[in-house]
Amino acid sequence: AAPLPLVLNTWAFRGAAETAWRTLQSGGSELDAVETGCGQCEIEQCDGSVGFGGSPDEHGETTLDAMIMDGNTMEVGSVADLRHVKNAIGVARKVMQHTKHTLLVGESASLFAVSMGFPYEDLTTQNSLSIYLKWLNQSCQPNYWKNVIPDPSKSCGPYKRAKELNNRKEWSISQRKMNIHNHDTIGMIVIGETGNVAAGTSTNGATHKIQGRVGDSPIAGAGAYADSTVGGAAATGDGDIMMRFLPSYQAVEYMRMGIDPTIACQKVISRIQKYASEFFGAVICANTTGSYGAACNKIPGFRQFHFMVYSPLLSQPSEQV
Ligand code: SD4
Repeated sequence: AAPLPLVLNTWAFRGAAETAWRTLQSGGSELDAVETGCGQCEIEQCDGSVGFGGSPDEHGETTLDAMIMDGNTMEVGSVADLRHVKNAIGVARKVMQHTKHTLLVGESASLFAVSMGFPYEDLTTQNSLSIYLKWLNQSCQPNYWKNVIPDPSKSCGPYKRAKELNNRKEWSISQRKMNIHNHDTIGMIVIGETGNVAAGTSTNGATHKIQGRVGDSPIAGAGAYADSTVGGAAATGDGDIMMRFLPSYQAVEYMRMGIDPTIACQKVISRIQKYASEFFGAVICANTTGSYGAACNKIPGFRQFHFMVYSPLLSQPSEQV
């Protein structure tokens, strides 16, 4: 257990933890801390998988998913498939504050963002362009299709690859390639001194995803969850699988039953394992007494999961495995 306040976030995203902590220290709310903390990762383009310029989809475009949740009111704001706007968690916060909706998507979410004063800009960078061109020119490996009837008139993308695989009579297994290298999300839980809980996420999703794909991160209970009567949780990993299990909601519900945070995370992971033994993913959670924990699915190539903790006992964010 750690004395409050507590900042917990996925991966070794130090700048995010520091920013959230500074926000609390300067009198900001738990929601402010989540917004600025995750927002810092959007600015730093943490690991290329948060913010602009990363994870281009099959058409080369970077799109963003983010959410924020207030554990006092159980209000949520989120955006999915957000285009041309960099500060996804900022827009999510505006959805929560200025609308009666929970989730806005796609170009319509971008128009909402513009109406709230966010700049409309290109999210493509030299980096995302080169990831996209390399994929287009060299492999066109369809990461996220399965059982597709190949269309010979299409010369690239899933169709070309499906045709090749069909010729080899191997085309029934989805060619998923989600792994630790192309796939990190910031998920953050902030518990204030008086036990107010806020949580949020921000990501650019899965690389070479099919256009329109939305992952777990902007879905309440999947990407993150907060309830000030219990605690908060956040998830990272293969959102296509994880969102089917509402892992963050489940972790909070386990904690509500009095289960220790580490065990709560382990139970969440093992439930998913029963159906998808090879899935890539991790969950963090914390309760309002300041106890926290994490668990990941130990698959080859991904045995350690790093997360950041910042609490009054620490002079700087501490990276834990
Ligand atoms: C997604 N869950 O879009 C996100 C990505 C992620 O570690 O968390 N990667 O599926």
